[in-house]
Amino acid sequence: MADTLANLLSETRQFPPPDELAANANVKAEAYDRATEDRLGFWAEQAKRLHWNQEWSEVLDWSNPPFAKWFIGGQLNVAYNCVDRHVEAGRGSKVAIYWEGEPAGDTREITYADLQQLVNQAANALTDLGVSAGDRVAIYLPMIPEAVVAMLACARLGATHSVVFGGFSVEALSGRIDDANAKVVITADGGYRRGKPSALKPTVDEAAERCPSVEKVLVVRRTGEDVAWTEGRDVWWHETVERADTAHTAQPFDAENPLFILYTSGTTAKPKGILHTSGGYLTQASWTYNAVFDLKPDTDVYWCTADIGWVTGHSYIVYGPLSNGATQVIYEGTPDTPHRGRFWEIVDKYKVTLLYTAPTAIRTFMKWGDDIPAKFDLSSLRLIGSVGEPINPEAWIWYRKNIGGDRTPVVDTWWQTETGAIMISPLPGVTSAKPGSAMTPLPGISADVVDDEAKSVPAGGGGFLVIREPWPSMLRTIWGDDQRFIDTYWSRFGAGAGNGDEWIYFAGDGAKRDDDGHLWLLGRVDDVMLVSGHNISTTEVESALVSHPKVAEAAVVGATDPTTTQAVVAFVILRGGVDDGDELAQELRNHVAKTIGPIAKPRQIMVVPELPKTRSGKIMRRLLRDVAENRSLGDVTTLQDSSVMDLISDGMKTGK
Ligand code: 6R9
Repeated sequence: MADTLANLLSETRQFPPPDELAANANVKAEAYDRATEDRLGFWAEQAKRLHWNQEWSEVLDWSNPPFAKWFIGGQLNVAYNCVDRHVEAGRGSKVAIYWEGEPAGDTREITYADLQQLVNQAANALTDLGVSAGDRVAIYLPMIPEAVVAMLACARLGATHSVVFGGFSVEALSGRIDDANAKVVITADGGYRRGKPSALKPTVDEAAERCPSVEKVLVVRRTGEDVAWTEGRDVWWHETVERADTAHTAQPFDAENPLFILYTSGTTAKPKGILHTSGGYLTQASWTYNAVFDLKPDTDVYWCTADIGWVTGHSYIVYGPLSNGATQVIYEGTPDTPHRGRFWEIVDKYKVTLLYTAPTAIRTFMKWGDDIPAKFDLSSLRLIGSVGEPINPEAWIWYRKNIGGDRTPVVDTWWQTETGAIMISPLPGVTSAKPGSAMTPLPGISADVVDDEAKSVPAGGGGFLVIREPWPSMLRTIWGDDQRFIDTYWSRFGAGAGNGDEWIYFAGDGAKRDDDGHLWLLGRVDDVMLVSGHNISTTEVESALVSHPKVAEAAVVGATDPTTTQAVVAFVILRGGVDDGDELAQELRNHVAKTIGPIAKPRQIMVVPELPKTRSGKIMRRLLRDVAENRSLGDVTTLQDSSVMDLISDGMKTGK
């Protein structure tokens, strides 16, 4: 990584904040200085945004690195902070959730007072089912309000939730239930996917058979389809939660009480149960939400399109927005049901002001064509965000122009399940953003780009993204496996690698620092290509391809090559309406050579209808490498749609 190409993509466009937003921004430039002067003091100030039953005596205990403790001795109730606090402050009638079901017309409006009742009832019902502080509860639900209620009810009781994405298989679900020894599973008969009911309960039934820890299964009736029933184990939500007492007194818990476990899908190995705790996590989720989305609780309507099964759903649907008293939209379905304008129809209907989505979605919208969002009134939007993958500069520009009306700031937010909350991002009222760059670490975050020896690379250099100081919402460990926690994140650099006494967190991503000191994320270091002695980032070649007007999306891999070690092989999806002519491949190869340099020119370009993606929308380059090297495919269980690989492999065989 250290010798990343010198003539990398150069992006010079820059977009300053709109004047009015800058003048009224929640967080101003001084925050950076304040945090640099006194990082722990800065975080203590942010923690005071929450309600604590007992104040902490020490901000950070880092005496046993890499195991951090934040806000030692502090006590709080996370659910109280997300719900009751707002009701007690007289904001009970404010809408917390505008829920939009997948079937058109299926909607619910839930105020903070409603949410308080629902969470209290669920907490009472869970108590009756035997759940108490310290227990683990698995949640396997579609995107319905009960998912939020279930998470908050666990938090209220000091129990630890483990949300498993509703699209996961029996294997994935049972592995996660088993690893956490979950006592109760909360699920539904099913959910809706692309207009049809899709069952969930059979998967839970099979998983529960394999998991002796499961005592009770709490089932929400969503689709009304028939379900198998295990007497004594299964209980209906509407017969328990909805009949439970609406009063419940929240107990305070220790700042380090485990709040949730969320599994990251390792590519081959056993998934890692990332553990987050209460006080530090909520502090950073809450503050970053206020800072990066510049929430004005009285006027904003926020919408994050992620699923609650991913960390983005945890931090920026549940804990960040609700702890700030936001009003938000939650949508159950997919962007193309019943038509490709559904997202824009929702923005228009609820007059959404703040939108948070992923590059994979943005590139899909580019592929579908500009005319679709153009049919809707998107003028309510005042800020739009991106998360999940590097956003290619052209996708950023497309997003700002076609969705943000060429007015709104775009916040490209870098973070991970492990970091718990946003780490690198523009501040919308301060930063002049560059398309494709996540810009700078947020105040209080010491992200750096380093070489093999953990030395900061100078402006213009590339290397590994690391974090040098602990942060409040950092993962505390991998559930049940402290050694793996150390090995995975702390043994590449610094003290954990036997060098010096500084503990350095290795994020696994490559990054570069441009001449102005701004950060560009280059994807996972495992994906970096080595071509004729040069490290080339897949992200940069992909961005070069996407900057061609005919390309909507691209995935690039390094395939073994006898002369150059690896050769660049590109898979591209064309924009709506573009004909795939024979000259196109040559045109694109030349375009990459011109934009980056001849060394990055793809050996081969394949036009494909789709790309293999994980269920959270990240491109799985590993599988494309298998195709490019004519190998049989590795593990495809985390693929969103496994038929995609047949389409791609067939295209490859015919040499298209
Ligand atoms: C929040 C989330 C984490 C990985 C991370 C990186 C990639 C996320 C990004 C980004 C470039 C961004 N990533 N946001 N890369 N720019 N703005 O996605 O968590 O699912 O754990 O994935 O996603 O590679 O390391 P998670």
